[in-house]
Amino acid sequence: MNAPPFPPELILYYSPKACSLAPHIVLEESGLPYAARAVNIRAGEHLRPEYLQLNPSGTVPALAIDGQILTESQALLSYLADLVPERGLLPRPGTLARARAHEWMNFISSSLHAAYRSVFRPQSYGGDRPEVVEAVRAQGHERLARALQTVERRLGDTPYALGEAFSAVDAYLFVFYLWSFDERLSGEMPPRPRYRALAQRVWQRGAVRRVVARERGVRAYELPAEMAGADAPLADLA
Ligand SMILES: N[C@@H](CCC(=O)N[C@@H](CS)C(=O)NCC(=O)O)C(=O)O
Repeated sequence: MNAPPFPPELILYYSPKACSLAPHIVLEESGLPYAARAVNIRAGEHLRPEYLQLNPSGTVPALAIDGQILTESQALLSYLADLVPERGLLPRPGTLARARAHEWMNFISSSLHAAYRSVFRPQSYGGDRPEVVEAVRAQGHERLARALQTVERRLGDTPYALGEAFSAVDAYLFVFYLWSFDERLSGEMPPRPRYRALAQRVWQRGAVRRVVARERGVRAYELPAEMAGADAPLADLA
């Protein structure tokens, strides 16, 4: 049997500042050729028939791999990292270190991201009844505060989530650090100095700057003031 051609044709469907920013960063870090197509969810583009035909769940990210669609951030991050093992974007499959990476990514997807969703889009859990929606939102704030505390505790004293080196987990965490500045979050969020330091390290990477600049070219989202140089021209950031 012939091996499939390498690299596969890769097309990422993303929305600016959505969770798709994580695989977007990892694609850029991979050094592989890829296309990035914006599906702006704020403009409702994820509900257009042509996108639903491609990805019936109507969510981002979605990655077309030689024409086959893969969804779920964790699956994309894992797949992309394994395409370029020499880049060390995740530990080798079958190791405890790899299981730790999945422990992180699953927590991010099912606890951290889900808590944000309860606050930003409580209707997705609470339906149409205003009192239920409000209760979901209030509880979402509490869940989010707890999830951010858990991130802070788990980060420990190493520079990156998995230890000494940058990984796809850090790209994934970076997205939800940006979200922690969203104006829709009422009240104080817990202090997060380790999370902040990690985000600052991630922000020093050329691949991250290039991707954020591309996404902000589609929708000019704000970045935390602490991320100085956010508006530097792309050419200076290669
Ligand atoms: N579990 C999925 C969640 C994907 C998801 O909810 N994506 C959001 C953007 S962050 C989205 O597409 N929302 C549009 C919608 O649900 O209508 C993943 O981790 O990839």
